[in-house]
Amino acid sequence: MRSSFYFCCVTLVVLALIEVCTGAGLKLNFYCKTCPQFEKIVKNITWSRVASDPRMGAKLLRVHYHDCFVRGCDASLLLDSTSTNVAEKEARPNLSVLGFDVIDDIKTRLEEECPETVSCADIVALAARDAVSFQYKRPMWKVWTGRRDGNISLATEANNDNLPSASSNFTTLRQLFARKGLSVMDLVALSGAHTIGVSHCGVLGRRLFNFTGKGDVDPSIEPSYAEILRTKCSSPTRETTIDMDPESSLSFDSHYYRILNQKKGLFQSDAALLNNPISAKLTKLLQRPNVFFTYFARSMRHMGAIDVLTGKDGEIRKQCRVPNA
Ligand code: HEM
Ligand SMILES: *[C@@H]1O[C@H](CO)[C@@H](O)[C@H](O)[C@H]1NC(C)=O
Ligand SMILES: *[C@@H]1O[C@H](CO)[C@@H](O)[C@H](O)[C@H]1NC(C)=O
Ligand SMILES: *[C@@H]1O[C@H](CO)[C@@H](O)[C@H](O)[C@H]1NC(C)=O
Ligand SMILES: *[C@@H]1O[C@H](CO)[C@@H](O)[C@H](O)[C@H]1NC(C)=O
Ligand SMILES: CC(=O)N[C@H]1CO[C@H](CO)[C@@H](O)[C@@H]1O
Repeated sequence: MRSSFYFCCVTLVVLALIEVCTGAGLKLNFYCKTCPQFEKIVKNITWSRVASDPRMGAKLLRVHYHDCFVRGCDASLLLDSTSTNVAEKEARPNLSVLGFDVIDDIKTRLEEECPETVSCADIVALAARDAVSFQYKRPMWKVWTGRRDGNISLATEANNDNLPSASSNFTTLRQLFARKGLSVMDLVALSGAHTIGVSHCGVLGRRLFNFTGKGDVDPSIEPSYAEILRTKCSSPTRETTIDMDPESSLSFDSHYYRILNQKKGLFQSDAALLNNPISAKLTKLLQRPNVFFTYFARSMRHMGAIDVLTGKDGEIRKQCRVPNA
């Protein structure tokens, strides 16, 4: 126990020396002294929830993305609306961002273990990693921690100035990512998150049925795949879902880039990655699993550092859904 404590802290120092230019004030093993069980607890709960619901992995990954792109990774997405404020999670792009109850479970357990120590923003970042890692039974990337929680959450900010829409073109995607300090490489690598998870017919409506307002299909979709999607979405119910990576939507792998290059990317924003020579080239490179895993890990670190609150900024929330009084 004692030696593992020293090992943890020695590792921390060595890595701190190596990673001096990570920036944003985040560190590896931030809770090494204050909450040594942090990583174990998050993994434990996340893995058991993903084991009982294989769709949960995608939800938790998406929560981290939506949190980071609106006001930085400060867990603002977790805050509930109040009588005087409509919170981010009510905004339309959030329609299917779920998994908040998993974060609540983790927070409850952590408050027993080390009260008022671990931020909700760090829980979200780590749970996203563990949700994806469950399949591989090993951590797929390292998570830098030390984020603190914000206390402002505004539905009006979860708009298309922050979050690209499924119909964004390449120029818009590049711009919105650049605004968060992310590169085209990050854009292409992070879009690979669509290797897991589902969407809904409502998001695809125009692309499948009325692309230019003449009852037509987006010609950039492979025709036989477009037909399959049109059939699925001809009379959808609220529960109808479309796998984003049709042959392996539960597997976190590089298959997304293969189908993308077969013109089977689900959104215009996916297909748009083929419209720029550099990003198109990257979608080919990332078809190799090890290249994808390496770059995805790197880009998740970049995304996880967007506008973070550290040091004395922000707070450590006691409950993830409400700011401290
Ligand atoms: C590049 C711009 C992006 C756009 C336009 C976009 C858009 C969308 C849309 C429209 C959905 C489906 C929502 C629904 O129908 O319920 C979705 C799902 C998803 N997105 Fe993205 N996304 C983008 C980037 C990302 C990034 C960077 C990540 C994570 C790193 C991510 C992770 C996910 C996941 C995992 C799902 C599936 C959620 C589930 O199955 O519940 N997306 N995205
Ligand atoms: C992990 O979860 C199991 C049951 O869900 C529990 O018995 C065990 O103590 C947990 N371990 C940690 C480190 O929280
Ligand atoms: C991309 O979309 C934006 C916003 O809808 C639009 O103003 C712009 O003209 C589009 N760019 C291209 C190259 O189509
Ligand atoms: C298709 O789009 C056009 C132009 O936006 C609109 O006038 C028309 O009502 C749409 N058709 C359907 C079936 O939604
Ligand atoms: C939000 O948190 C800051 C500290 O980060 C604090 O100064 C401010 O009073 C808080 N605002 C509200 C509305 O709680
Ligand atoms: C998960 C979640 O909070 N979803 C909300 C997204 O926004 C709609 C309103 O457009 C709410 O009804 C959902 O509850």
